[in-house]
This record gives sequence, structure tokens and C-alpha cells, in this order.
Amino acid sequence: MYRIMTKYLQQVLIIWFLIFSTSGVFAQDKNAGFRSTTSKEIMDEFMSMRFGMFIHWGPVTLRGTEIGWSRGHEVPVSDYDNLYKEFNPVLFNADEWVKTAKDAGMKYLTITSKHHDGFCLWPSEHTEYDIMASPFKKDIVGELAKACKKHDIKFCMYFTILDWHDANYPVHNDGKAPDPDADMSKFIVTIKNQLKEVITNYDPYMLWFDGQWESPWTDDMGIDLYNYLKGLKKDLIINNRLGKEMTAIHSKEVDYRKMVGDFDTPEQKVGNFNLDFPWESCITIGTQWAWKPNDKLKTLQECIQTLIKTASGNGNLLFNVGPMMDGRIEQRQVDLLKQMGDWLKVYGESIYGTKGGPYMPNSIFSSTRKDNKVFVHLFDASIEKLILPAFSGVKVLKSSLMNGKSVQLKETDGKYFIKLPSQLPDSVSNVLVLELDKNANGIPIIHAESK
Ligand code: JFZ
Repeated sequence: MYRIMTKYLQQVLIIWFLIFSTSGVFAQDKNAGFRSTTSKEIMDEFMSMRFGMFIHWGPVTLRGTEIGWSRGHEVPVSDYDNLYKEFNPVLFNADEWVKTAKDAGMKYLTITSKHHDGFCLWPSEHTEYDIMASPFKKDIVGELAKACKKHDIKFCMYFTILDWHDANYPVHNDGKAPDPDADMSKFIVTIKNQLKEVITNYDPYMLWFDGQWESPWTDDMGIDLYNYLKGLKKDLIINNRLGKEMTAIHSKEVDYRKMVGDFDTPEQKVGNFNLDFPWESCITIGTQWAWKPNDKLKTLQECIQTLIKTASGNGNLLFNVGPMMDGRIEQRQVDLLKQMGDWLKVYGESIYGTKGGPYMPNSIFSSTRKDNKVFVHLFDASIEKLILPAFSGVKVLKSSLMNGKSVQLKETDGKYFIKLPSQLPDSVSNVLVLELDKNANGIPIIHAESK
């Protein structure tokens, strides 16, 4: 009797569990409500571009300190919040900026339309704190959108969630507790209105959110905003800084199922190899996001190899410049970017439209692949020979240096022994091309030693 009872109870429990677990009562995933609605085709197109320009700009360039963060720190709030009255970048030329991006081989551009300091670079009907209140009075965002269209560069916008300037947003980066007089629901109405305004006026290809990590913002608000925006523009691409889960500057493992958005955003570092979830690293050309006088810039090799390492991990690079207070991008930055573009003119086939792998990146080389080619990127020009694990079931028909001669490759005991010429064709970064008898995308990932 007791046995029959427990058996019966068991069955009831199982049925009960089946009903309620599917109806969400047991759902543990706090973001079970989120589903990216951006198609694979749209994301594939975005990821095939590989290289974009990030631009951090605003009145803060008059002080040369970091955008947003220096407010109330290096620059007193009373000074920071009045800088817009002097912001008059008379040498701003949207065509010049977009041409700089184009000459660098970049395919898209993302402008900080509104950063944490709350100042809007476009004329907004929903705030007084915008470019029309400055002596400049020109629609920077609008001019950039137009120039991008003209030069066939995808136009994208950075938009911060947190706004330390808006009285309705409860946090002000001043170490104080959230302001009880602030009104988050009013604040959300404002940002929804602003986002509708920019989508209507500038038709951005992608929106790059930020500043969602503070306590007033929740994942549910992020999901609601994502769905609202996709309702306004179905194919809009949206980064993952609408929800709390992100790689950013952290080195913890992230749970991709918890992300709210279409792609991850590792910050100031090359993202981890990932063939499943799209990602884009944002990295500065110098040490600061906004313009810094006499900033230390990356070397040309660091710039190019940052892009190579990103593509090798199957990600995009959003490379940041901070234009000066007069509206120009520093000449030495323009020159560096141009040299990246010159390298890409020769080696672009090994970056654009490729996938990462099959070799996992290491300190000596990394690889990308497309159709029946594997591109092995060699980080050091003094390398003389290379031993690589061979691909199984695939034949190498030809091996050669891109922009150079063919090289000798011998296969023994499951390894390729490659002899490189003493003089490699490129002084910055070289590419060895392996032409295969099959499509390279079918090759499983290979962990190769740094030898
Ligand atoms: C954010 C911004 O604050 C920064 O100014 C820049 O725009 C960058 C692209 O994004 O950077 C962050 C993001 C997250 C943290 C710190 C800075 N964080 O989690 O501590």
C-alpha cells in the first residue's frame, strides 16, 4: 500500500513538474524572456565587415580628460557642465572623418551621440542640453550619417543608458546614494523618445548601448527597450549593453544565454575565440577614449595585429579615435589609420569576410579562413620555420606568402614543416596562405603550440 502510494505520488510529482517547468514557474534563467530577433543574415553581414571606427567626442575635449568619467573628478561638475558653451569645433568636417575611416579600410563608424555626461551631439527635441545650445549649432550626428551614406560606410550610434546629468536618472557618479527624487520611469520615456528620434532621423545600422551596469537599470528594462527598438526598425543591430551580462573589461566567463542584445562587447582587449556568438572588441588607438593631448599611441604593428587577432578569434574590431576640440582628428592618428588601410589593401582578403581558426591564436601566429584558404598570420618577421599540426582529411594544394613567393611545405607525421624565406615581404605583419582541396570552414579547431 505504502509502495503504491509513493509510486502514485511520484507520478503526480512528475506530471506537476512537466506542466510547471514548461510554463516558466521553474525557469531559472532570469532572461528567459529575451530572444534576439536579428536574423543570421544580418549578423553575418555585420561580422563580415570586421573593422569599424569608434569615435568618442564632445565638449570635454576642451579639457583633454576622459569623456563622462572626468566629470566631478579631474574636472569640477560646474566647469564640465558649462563646457558646451565654448564647444565650437569649426574645423569639423564629416566627410574628412568618414574618409579617414574609409582609407583605414574600416566599413562602419560608431559615434558617441550621447555619453555619460548627457550632452547630445544632435539637436534633440527632448533635451536642452544638446549641440544647438553650443556656439557650433550644427547637427554633428546628422552630418556624419549623411557622409557615411555618401561614402558607403555603415552608420552606427553609441548611446549611453546612464546619464549622470539628467535629474531623473538616480545616480550621478558622485559617490552618493541613488537620488529619491529621481524618476526612472520618466527617464525611460525620455530615452525612448530620443531613440525614436534618432532612428527616424538618422536610420542607424547599429546601436551601441553602454552604461547599463548601474543599479537603476534592470535586464527587464533592457529587454523592453530591445523589443521597442526592433519594433521601430526590424533589422537594427543592437549590442549587448542593454543587459547586465557582458564581457567588457572583465575577464570572467560570460553566459551568452543571459545576454540582452545581438553581440558581445569585450573592451580594451581582444575577445575570446568564439565561432557561435558574435562579438566586437572596442579598443583605443591611444590610452583614452576621448582626445588626450600628447597621448601615447599604439605602434603600427600593434594596431594591425590587434585587428588580425580579433579576426582570428572570429570577432570585429571597433577601433577608437578621439577627435580634437577644433573638430579634426590628430594627423598622427590619421597617418596611423592610413597605414592600416595600406596594409589592408594588400592583405584584406585574409581579414574581411573570413572566419576565425582553424588554429587557435597563440603568441607566434593566428589564423583566419575563407572558402578553400587558410591564412596563417605570422606575428614576427624574423620567423624562419614553422611547424603546424596538419589538417586531417584535407590536402594542401599550394602554400605561399601573400604578396610574396610560394614556400616549401612538407607533411610528415601529421605535421606541416614550413620553411620561410629569410626576408619576409612585409615589414609589419605577414600572411602565409594554405590553399586546400576543400572548404576550410569544415576543419575542426586545432590547438597549436607556439613553436
Ligand atoms: C564604457 C564607458 O564608460 C567608456 O567611457 C567608453 O565609452 C567605453 C567604450 O565603454 O567603459 C566602461 C564599461 C564598463 C565599465 C567601465 C568602463 N565597468 O564595468 O566598470
